[in-house]
Amino acid sequence: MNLKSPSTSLFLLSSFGGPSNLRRIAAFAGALLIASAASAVQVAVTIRNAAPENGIWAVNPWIGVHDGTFDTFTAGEAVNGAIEAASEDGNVSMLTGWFNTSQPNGEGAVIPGPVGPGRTFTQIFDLDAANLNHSFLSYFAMVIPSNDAFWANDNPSAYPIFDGAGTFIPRSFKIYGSMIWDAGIEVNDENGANTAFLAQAAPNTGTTQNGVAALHAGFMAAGQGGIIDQVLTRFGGPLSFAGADFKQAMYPVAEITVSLVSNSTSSFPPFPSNETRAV
Ligand SMILES: [Ca+2]
Ligand SMILES: [Ca+2]
Repeated sequence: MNLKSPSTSLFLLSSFGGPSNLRRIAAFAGALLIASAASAVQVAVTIRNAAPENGIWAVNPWIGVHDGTFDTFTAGEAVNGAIEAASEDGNVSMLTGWFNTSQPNGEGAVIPGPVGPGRTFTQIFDLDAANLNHSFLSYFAMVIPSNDAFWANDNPSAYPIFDGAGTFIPRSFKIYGSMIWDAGIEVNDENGANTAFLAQAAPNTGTTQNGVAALHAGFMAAGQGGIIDQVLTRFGGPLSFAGADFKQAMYPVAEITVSLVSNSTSSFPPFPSNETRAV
């Protein structure tokens, strides 16, 4: 039964009969309200850049809560224009627009800006277990610096938010460097002029790859003039990426924690760069 449907509620109320049953109607309406309130929860999604010092950054991480059908990309297939912009330039405006169109009753959020190693951000969502549009969590973030690397879930139904009984499922999981994807849209030349976050002067700059989404082969080794050798002098630098070799075994990239707000707010120590936002 969809408790949020006014037509369903009206039908049930009218089935109780005339004015003599007003007390029963009131009691039933109260029960409906309690049921609705019981299924609503505030959920905190925390993203921590778990990379080591001088490691990889993320930019504009996107989080979406949806009905299980919003599939950002699929390994072995070409990405769409929204994922091209998001993975090549960290531009998530098309991704956000796509999500809003296909999941009008879902919830989406972007943590704006570059997220450096060690930084943590929390996004608060008001969700309802009775709302099928609040069933699954997805995430997407471009790796910077890179040509078109990102981390995201290929399977849109990999992270259910509630179990079959409507009970919230707390979870915390790590993303490792072995799980970073190459969008297949731009050759990984690691040339600063083609690489977002380095010297790339304009979006959509680089050599077209015409490939498909696939696990990333990793950055050029140190000493080959690639990203690991670069030092960024902008954005309050110098910033080194000497620790950006994410193909090292168990290289930590990010940790995503999904928790009830009442259980989470006190578990994250205050930190000047932390941000908590609400949808
Ligand atoms: Ca997919
Ligand atoms: Ca590429």
